[in-house]
Amino acid sequence: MRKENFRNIAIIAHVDHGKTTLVDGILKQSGTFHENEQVEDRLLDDMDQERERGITINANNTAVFYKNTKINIVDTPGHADFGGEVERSLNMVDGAILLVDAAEGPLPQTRFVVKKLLDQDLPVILVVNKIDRKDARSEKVVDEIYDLFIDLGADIEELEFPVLFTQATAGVAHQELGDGSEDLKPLFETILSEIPGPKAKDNAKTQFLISNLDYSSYVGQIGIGRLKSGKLEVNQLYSLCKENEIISNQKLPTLFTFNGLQRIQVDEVEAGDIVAIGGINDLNIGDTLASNQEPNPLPRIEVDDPTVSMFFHVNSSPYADEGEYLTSRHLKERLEEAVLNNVALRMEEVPDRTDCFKISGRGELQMAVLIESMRREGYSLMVSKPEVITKKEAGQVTEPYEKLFLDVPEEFVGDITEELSERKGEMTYLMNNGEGRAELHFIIPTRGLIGYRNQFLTDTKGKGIMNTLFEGYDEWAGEISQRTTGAIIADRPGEITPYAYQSTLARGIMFEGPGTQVYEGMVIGENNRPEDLEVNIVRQKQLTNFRAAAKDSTETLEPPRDLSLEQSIEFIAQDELVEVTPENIRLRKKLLTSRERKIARRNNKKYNKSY
Ligand SMILES: Nc1nc2c(ncn2[C@@H]2O[C@H](COP(=O)(O)OP(=O)(O)OP(=O)(O)O)[C@@H](O)[C@H]2O)c(=O)[nH]1
Ligand SMILES: [Mg+2]
Repeated sequence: MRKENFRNIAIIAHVDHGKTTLVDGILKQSGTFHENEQVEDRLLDDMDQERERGITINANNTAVFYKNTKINIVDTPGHADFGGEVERSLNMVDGAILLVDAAEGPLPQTRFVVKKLLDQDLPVILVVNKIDRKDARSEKVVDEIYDLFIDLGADIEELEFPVLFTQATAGVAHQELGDGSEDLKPLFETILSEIPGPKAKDNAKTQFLISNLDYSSYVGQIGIGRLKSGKLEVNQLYSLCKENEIISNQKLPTLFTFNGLQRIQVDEVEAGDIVAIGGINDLNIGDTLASNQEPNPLPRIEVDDPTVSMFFHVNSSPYADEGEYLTSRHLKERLEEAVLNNVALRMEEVPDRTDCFKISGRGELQMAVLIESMRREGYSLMVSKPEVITKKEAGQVTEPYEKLFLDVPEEFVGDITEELSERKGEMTYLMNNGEGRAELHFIIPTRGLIGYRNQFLTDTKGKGIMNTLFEGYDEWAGEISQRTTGAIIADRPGEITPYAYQSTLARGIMFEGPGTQVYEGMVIGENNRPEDLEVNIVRQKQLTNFRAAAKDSTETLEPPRDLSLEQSIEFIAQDELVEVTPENIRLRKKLLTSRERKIARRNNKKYNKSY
């Protein structure tokens, strides 16, 4: 039976196509705010890092009422690294809004989300957004979406989706371009008429699949999902069906439904609604909260496997205590929590080591967001260079490959092609659009892309656009040369002097400037040459005469290049680490003393280990 009083939909798209902005419009036009209430843009992006980076990181639930129907909406992130959020969000909905930028058209992540949509057999509404853009080409984009569906094996019926045209920033949706509509009513109406209500049985035994997790300091861990059948009531007993066991007699202390931006506490919820439960411990995504008498779990959620891993270490650097949480136990507990909250992340212990853990995920940005969150929470830690996860298939080592989509000014095509072929990329498409830009596609080992994003921005002077899509596992591509430059390393502790700084500038690019406290083994710059360079960066000028000393003014010196966390992660070599504390991001050698490094080089042991 379909429950007509509910609609559950997810909004999916490539990054930045306007999902969260559309949700702003939906909230504003459904009476969520008082008249004249000042509200911010992209309301659901409420995490610090979401606002700073301008992207959605976590899927978010919200709900509005339209004509006595409750519409639950899940806003999902569009960045490829957070694809796991899309996969699990689609588990709690009965349809989706597929958003596409009217000028950019379908991009790699559009392909990813359409594939997931077709896998789940969900009905869809196509929304062509940003029709106000000067370079909008809305009708053509609709055709491109049909092509994409056909390319992904959609049958004729699956192509019969409704199409709307929107300007999310103005809260307007048109059925036909330029039909004079001034609000989002056409969207609300289309949701009611085209997306079916949830299939849910009120009188059956309770089954609630946990599709997402959240945390509140007030109730603790919160599990979010769609109530598939039966009822949930506070203070009643349920069974928690985990992967390998069923824990009965779990009392449910707190229950919420969504309304606008709020989670509202209720005593009871009916099947079909998207709800949140609180106060039951050790929830995992994929667990089912089921009837206590007849616990019957729903199929667990499956998401794509991780492709990249990094080692997270206890910070053993001299300034580790800049953080509040330093120990192996702190690190382990925090990483366990991260993995619990995100099915796309995995954690493994390292044999015989208690001071480092292996974390696997979808990409460098996903890792960087986790590290940055930890840093802000007061953790002090170190991370290693990201590595791809290889597999063994029929005795053959395979590694992950990505499809790489580039849009660059044509004068850079030569350099880019050369760089990518060194990274074992194979060009599959090249099209000059006649307006000075070229579109290029490559198939490339994920390994070849590690550290490439920065290089690409430099190579294209910031004018290139780069997107990637996971392609699958294939044969190991052979050796890919890593960073071709060495590091400039401090050979003793102390404070960088202007004099030593200035005389080292000619040797490469400095990352740390005068006045910075360094330790032995700290990486303070990039050498122009392939080998590492150890320098005494704390030396003072011999004061032979006063006039020369007076000229040592810091102000006239070229400033160091400040590396962001992502840039640092991309930069380091296998024998280096990024040290992250709430106050600083530093680079260092794994082995801090020159002597240790020499011995390791000689034995070629440990030096080349991943951790
Ligand atoms: N011109 C124009 N800009 C829009 C429109 N809708 C959204 N934008 C802008 O597009 C940018 C991205 O919008 P978001 O809503 O954050 O996009 P998103 O799809 O949620 O992005 P992710 O969650 O990171 O994938 C913002 O700068 C918006 O102001 C529109 O209709 N017209
Ligand atoms: Mg968003």
